Formats: sequence, C-alpha cells, structure tokens
Amino acid sequence: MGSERFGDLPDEYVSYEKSKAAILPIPFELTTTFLKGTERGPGELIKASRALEFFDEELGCEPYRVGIHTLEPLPVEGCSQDEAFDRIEAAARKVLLDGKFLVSLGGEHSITVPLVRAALAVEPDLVVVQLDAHADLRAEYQGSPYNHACVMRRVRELCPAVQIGIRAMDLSEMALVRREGWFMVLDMERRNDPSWVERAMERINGPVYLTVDLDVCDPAMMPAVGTPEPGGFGWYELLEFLKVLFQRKRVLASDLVELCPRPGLEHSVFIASKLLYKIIAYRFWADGHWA
Ligand SMILES: [Mn+2]
Repeated sequence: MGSERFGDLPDEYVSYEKSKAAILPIPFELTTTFLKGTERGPGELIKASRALEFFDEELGCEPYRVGIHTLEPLPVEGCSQDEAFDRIEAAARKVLLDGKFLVSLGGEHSITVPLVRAALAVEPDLVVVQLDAHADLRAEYQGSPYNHACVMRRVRELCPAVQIGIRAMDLSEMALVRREGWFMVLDMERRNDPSWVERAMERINGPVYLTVDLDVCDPAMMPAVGTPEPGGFGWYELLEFLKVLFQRKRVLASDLVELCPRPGLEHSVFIASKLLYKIIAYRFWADGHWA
C-alpha cells in the first residue's frame, strides 16, 4: 500500500490519470520562529479528512467525483532549503503541466516560493493572492532570505500579489508597501469596509495562485498554527471570499500552509481538511461542473 489518501476515497476517484485535482503533501519545516510542528501538518490533515462528509450541502454536489489524487509526501525532511525548493518546484511543475488543479499542503510558508515559480512556468501572467495574518515582507529574517517571514517579499520579486487579512507586520514592511503602492487589505480594513472584495478583484488581473496561511483565520477557530494572531476570518467570511474568488478568477493552484497540529487542537486540523475540500469544490463549481 502507498501512503494515505485524502478522504480515503474509493479507488475509482483517486487515480492520477483520471483525477482533476491533485494534493501534494510537503512536510517541510526549517525556519519557523514560534511554535514548531508544521512538518506534521500534511499527514495529520489527511488523517483527519477521513471524518469529512463528502456531500457539499452548499453546492448540492459531491466534489470528490472530479477525482482527487493524493501524491506521495515529498521527501523534504532534513533537506537543505535549496534542495527542498528544487524538489518542490519540479514536483509542482509536473502536476500543473498535466493540467491538474494542484493543492499543496505545508509545512511552513516558505514552500510557496518554489510553488509560485512552478506556476509561473505554466502561466507567466500569474497573480498571487495571499490570505495571511502576516505581511511576510521582510528582506531577510534570522539570517535567511527564505525564512517563512520573507515569503511574500520573494514572491513579490517574481510576480504581482494581493495580500489580505494582514494584522502583523513591522514598520519597515508597512513603509515598503506604501512606497511601492502594493495592494494590501489589512484585517481592520476588511472588517470596516466591505468594498475590499471589489477592490481586490480589480487588482487581480490574471490567473491566480492562492496561498492560504491558516493563521489568516480567527485563532478561536484555528489555534493550531505556528504563529497565531488575534482577529482574522471566521469560517463563513472565508468561504464567502473564496467563492467570489473562484467564481471570478481562474485559480491555477493553491496551498494551505502553517498548520501546526498539537494535542487538544484536533478541531483545527479537521477544519483545515474541510477547507481543502471546499477549495476543490469551489474550483470545479466555478467551471460549471455541477451547474
Ligand atoms: Mn502567517
């Protein structure tokens, strides 16, 4: 037997060839700065997915019928950052060139850099949409330009990005955003001004790579993250935005990162697995799959 598959789905819905969606577990953790354990995120999420209901009561369909293939976890534990990034980029590029909707599971947020590189090889006009509590715009952090606190700085060097839900940054990051005129929706602004969704849609003028740092959520709902921050999205607020995003933009690939399982916080892991399933559901609902 190979490794665990998402949802323990029946054989006819999991082959690589027939599946429209592919899940890539990336248990990589090297530079997290507060709580450790994100390398156990992908495995625990997949384990928790066995408890999911596979009917989507909102969309009135069974999203797994598009086929969901779970790839082998990438062997990146103990790798140097360079080696891990090369493996991540190569694995992601193959799945994208095969025309599948790719959802990668972290692991720490730094994995988004090679994932975006892979997506850019397929779609040069890519725009990255980041849902995150943190700006992650430091030039370097703790001696590394590829620390998880630098991920969006590296992404911004590759392509345009839209940052949403931000509620933790330092003065230099805010100065940089102002100076460059970069688009960012602070979590406070999101709460106070509903026009943020339309403003974000205007700025997303190309195919999308979606990166979801789970700390964008309210830590009351999602405490199992490496760096929890007060505030953030509730479940339905998050779904409402994702539904609009998938409906209006072509989303090529997504990741869910920074899940940091800890005893007593199993609900977070289950919620993350349900979020992954909703992302796949919206992606193919937007294609008219269940119209
Ligand atoms: Mn974050």
